[in-house]
Amino acid sequence: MTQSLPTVNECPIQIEDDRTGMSVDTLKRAFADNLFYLQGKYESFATPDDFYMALAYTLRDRLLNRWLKTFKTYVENNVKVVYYLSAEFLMGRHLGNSLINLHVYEKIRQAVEESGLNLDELLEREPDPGLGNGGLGRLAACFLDSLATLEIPAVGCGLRYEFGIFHQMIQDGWQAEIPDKWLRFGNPWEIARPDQAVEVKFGGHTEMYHDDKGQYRVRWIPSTTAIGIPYDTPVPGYDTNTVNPLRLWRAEASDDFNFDAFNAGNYDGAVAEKMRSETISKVLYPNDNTPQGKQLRLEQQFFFVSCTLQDIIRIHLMRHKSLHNLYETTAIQLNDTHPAVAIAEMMRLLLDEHGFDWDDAWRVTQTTFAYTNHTLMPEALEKWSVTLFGYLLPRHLEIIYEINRRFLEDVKLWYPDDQGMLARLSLIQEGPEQYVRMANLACVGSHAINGVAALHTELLKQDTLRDFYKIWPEKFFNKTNGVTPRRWVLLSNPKLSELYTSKIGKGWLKDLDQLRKIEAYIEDAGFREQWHQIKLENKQKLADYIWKHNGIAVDPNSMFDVQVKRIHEYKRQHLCVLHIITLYNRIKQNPNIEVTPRTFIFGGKAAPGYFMAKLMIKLINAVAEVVNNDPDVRGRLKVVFLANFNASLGQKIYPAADLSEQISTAGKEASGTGNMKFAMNGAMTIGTLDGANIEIREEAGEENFFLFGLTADEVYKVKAAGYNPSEYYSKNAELKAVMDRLTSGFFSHGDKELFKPMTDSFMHHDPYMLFADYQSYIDCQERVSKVFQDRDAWTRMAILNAVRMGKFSSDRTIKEYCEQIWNVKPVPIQLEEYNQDSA
Ligand code: T68
Repeated sequence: MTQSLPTVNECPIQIEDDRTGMSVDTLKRAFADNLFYLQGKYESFATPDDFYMALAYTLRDRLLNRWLKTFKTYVENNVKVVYYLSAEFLMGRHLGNSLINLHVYEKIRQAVEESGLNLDELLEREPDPGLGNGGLGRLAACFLDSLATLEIPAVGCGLRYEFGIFHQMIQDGWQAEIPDKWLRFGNPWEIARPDQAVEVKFGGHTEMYHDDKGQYRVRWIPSTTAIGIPYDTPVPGYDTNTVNPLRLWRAEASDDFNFDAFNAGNYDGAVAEKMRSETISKVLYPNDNTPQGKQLRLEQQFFFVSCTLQDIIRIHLMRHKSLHNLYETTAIQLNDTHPAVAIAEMMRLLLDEHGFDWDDAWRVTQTTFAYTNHTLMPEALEKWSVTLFGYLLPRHLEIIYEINRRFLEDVKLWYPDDQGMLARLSLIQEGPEQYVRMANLACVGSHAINGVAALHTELLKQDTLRDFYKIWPEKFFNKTNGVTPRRWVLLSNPKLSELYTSKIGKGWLKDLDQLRKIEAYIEDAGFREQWHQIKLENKQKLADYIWKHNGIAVDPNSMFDVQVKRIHEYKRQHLCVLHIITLYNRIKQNPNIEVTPRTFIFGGKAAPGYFMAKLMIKLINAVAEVVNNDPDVRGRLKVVFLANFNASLGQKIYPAADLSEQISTAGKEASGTGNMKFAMNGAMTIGTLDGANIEIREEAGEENFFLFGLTADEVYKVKAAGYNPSEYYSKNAELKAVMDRLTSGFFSHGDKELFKPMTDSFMHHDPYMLFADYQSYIDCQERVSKVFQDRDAWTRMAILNAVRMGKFSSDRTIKEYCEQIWNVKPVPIQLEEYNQDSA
């Protein structure tokens, strides 16, 4: 009897087998099997990393039938798919998240324990894939989680960097950077798809020719090509069968690379060329909120964009005869301008490779693309020198010029006498050197433009993008950011989650607004006590971590006052340091003064080329050394800098925080998302009216938020009137004492020069205006200290904060994008009866 081979359509798995079964026994067997057959190890020789890998494969197997079924459902039903294009995805560790989303945490714990191992230790073995810098990359990851959870067909598209964000070490108080070899032991979560490789062209020149209809066409003759290989990672939704892909592209040299050189005996020349291609996906640029005008960075951007668009077109043409209706099957979101060259690449593909005329190509492009802006700071807007752009992408530069020509024709009609308007809207910045303005390209080529918090969107309309808002007000949307409560509450804070679920059931995990039901327990003293104990336990765990990694003993009963985020002057970690020195000075003046004990915890990476940010890290550690060791302080103040802040360290920190520092100069932080994670875990916020802080305060209630500082409007006005920091210095005795201590060399073993670049900035020109907000910040911190002394009052406020953060679930954000920007609907995935969990 002949048996036909099973196909994807008829999934062969019909019984609870070792790759799908969810019983503890099956999980144990699968774990052992993977250790033997995939890691090639006997248990007695296996390392913790081997055990981790075997466990990861056990989970990946269980995602696969959902994943394949999801893909099949999308193709067969010809659904509209969201492609989220981002140069960064900070996914965080996969294993814990998969355990949560597949509802197998407890069973796996049992299976692992019965195998004589400890699950928490294995979870710690997973390298945290750091394929992003900070908020923007992590937002992309939260969005993918919400998309899958909401059963929206979606693909994350980006670069598979061989080296992610550097590993940060602290040496003598300074940051040192170590390469992040996250792929060293292999990556069990990804599947390479070399069969779907595509070619990407670079350089060369263009030429005109007549097509068979006698029309003028352009041909691009590139000077080099690279190959893009897709690697897919499953992104499971919570409590659904949906598993969407994250598709990251790796660059390889093309097969026919330089055979001439090779054959002519120039072997090393040929290999050098190969290395050049493979460099494209080698390393993530470690800059946050600053563009890097390097050729390789533009190559990276174009590389993943071109791979992605070729892929999108291939998939569309599987089901459709032409690309004219692309917007019906495809929504493309640009996560900042990093992928904005996609507008030009889409035009090129349609015009040069699919024979479109200009107007049709432009209509298809504009209806398909949408653009998210993440920054207001003009210096952070990306621009590329026209020379570099034309050298690398000659055809795209021609297309951009043509888009610009047509666009400016329209602008001239609308604003005939406004030369300034024309100059500001132009895709090309004129001057001694010309630049391509990527934000302008993104605005012109998209049907929707959005900011990431209400204030941010308002300021975009009034300032950064005001001319675009003038001509196309209907294109502008606000989409206040959110974060996923699965990773940031359930996974990070299991005890708090259990408490919630015991009171209101688990509905809150997919509808975070339901947490407001917890408010009914606010008068229940027993509940508040349970809450407090959970916070204390979380703090104890972090204290253990601090002891282990920094050798500093901290008291879990002290206030954990935390600032973790990228180190940047606009985020003002140094303002927090001025507060620490203020408290220290008070103690030095009167050692018996009453102070609320605080543990100041900092974490965050500085861009390696950002001198002032690196100096801020040194300053924090220098102040820590003095404060932590001064007997007069009597342990009432402790300062800790935790090295290598990343998503997995965040999971330990947010649940342990009492106070969340969100103290950017108003108008500078587009949204912030750490602020949401802290609040959801029951930390109080001290913050300026900046980014999403404003909305957090609205939700929590103003009585439950510690507000200080100038508003964005006031910042603008003070600047316009001429900000004079030395006035604040001479009029404020406490500030003066703080500055005098800093400049005296007291924290730098007598070296008066060390912190001079920073103190000079404070005193003379500081664009971030620390002195203007200093007194208001110090006063506000006094209020914080007072309330913290009343444990019960603090707990009430913290509870209200946590349970009123429903708005900041990324599920809410994604629903808004789906309805207002992407026009996509959920597509539930049905598993065959026999593939349902047998659990
Ligand atoms: C952040 N931006 C915003 N940029 O600063 C933050 N930039 O307010 C916001 O909450 C977050 O985006 C999400 O919207 C970034 O994180 C970058 O990381 C970045 C990376 C490369 C180049 C420029």
